[in-house]
Amino acid sequence: MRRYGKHTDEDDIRSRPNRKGNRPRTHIRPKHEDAAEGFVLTVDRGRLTCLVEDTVVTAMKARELGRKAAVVGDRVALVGDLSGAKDTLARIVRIEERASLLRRTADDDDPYERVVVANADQLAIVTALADPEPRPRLIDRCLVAAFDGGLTPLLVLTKSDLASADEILELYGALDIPYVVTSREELETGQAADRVREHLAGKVTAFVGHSGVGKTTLVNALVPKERRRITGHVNAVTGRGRHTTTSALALPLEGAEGWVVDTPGVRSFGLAHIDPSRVIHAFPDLEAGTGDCPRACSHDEPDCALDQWVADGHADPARLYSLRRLLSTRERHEGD
Ligand SMILES: Nc1nc2c(ncn2[C@@H]2O[C@H](COP(=O)(O)OP(=O)(O)OP(=O)(O)O)[C@@H](O)[C@H]2O)c(=O)[nH]1
Ligand SMILES: [Mg+2]
Ligand SMILES: [Zn+2]
Repeated sequence: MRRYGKHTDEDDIRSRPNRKGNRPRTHIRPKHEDAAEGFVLTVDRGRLTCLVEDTVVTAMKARELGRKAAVVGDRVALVGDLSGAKDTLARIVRIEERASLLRRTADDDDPYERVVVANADQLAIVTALADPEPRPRLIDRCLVAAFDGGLTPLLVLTKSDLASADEILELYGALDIPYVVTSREELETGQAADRVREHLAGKVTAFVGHSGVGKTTLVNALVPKERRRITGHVNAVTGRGRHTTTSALALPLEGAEGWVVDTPGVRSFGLAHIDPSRVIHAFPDLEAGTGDCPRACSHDEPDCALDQWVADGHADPARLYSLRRLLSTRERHEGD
């Protein structure tokens, strides 16, 4: 039912580095010509749960993939037992070329990149208005990651029953980023899911944010049937006391093309892998004011035109403060 575009031989050659001479290693191809296409729903210690047509299949990576790892959101080719029956195991023989790869580091000085999800085209940045308190720094960092990774951001502000959205909307309302505000009551009436769903059709949306902001609650409200069907096959989706999510889980939208990906809560969203000169793109309200900046302005120096831009009322001073704080934490780690 769900098809992900045919792979081509060209893709295959490009994605497989060829170390042993000049001949592309296409000899593997004919063996797997009849491989089925699947979508990686979740990964748990080497076991990958994939959706193949409409069947939930457990798979392992085939030896020939070497060190290449499939991640949630990957489109893969599978062979072997695709029945989805208990205790069967299929093999993933190919990972299709990725349209995007959302990554983060634990901290800005952490060289180790964690992949959040492959092929996402939208980043839903989920922030609770209270419990836990909203953290604009984390929002800004997620925005930088989204812009840098070519994902469209969507701001989801939850728990408006506990606190007002006014302050956050004042900061981010001018950004032209689509946003949705939800409350406990709207979750119960289904309005919350409806409002978020308007932004999801045809897209792969990754939900990210601090632990406890309500990502899983929302994803479950969005795709209740698929959630039950698929997690019936997946052990250990949640665990560790509270219902905190421990691994990413992709679920197909019901009644529309598209996927939602629930991810574990993050404490920080490290940007060590992102060039500081690209950070400004995540601040379009400020980027518009950089025309008079000196060449190669760091935007954190005395001649930067942004002070005047803010003084003239074109952007909120809190946003400039936020940009500079982000740039300076990035810088501090550069020499490390
Ligand atoms: N008052 C209120 N509580 C909410 C709302 N949305 C979610 N919650 C509660 O917030 C708590 C945390 O929700 P989760 O959905 O588990 O949060 P999460 O973002 O998935 O957390 P992690 O998996 O740890 O990252 C739960 O007790 C929810 O019932 C809301 O709109 N209002
Ligand atoms: Mg969760
Ligand atoms: Zn500047």
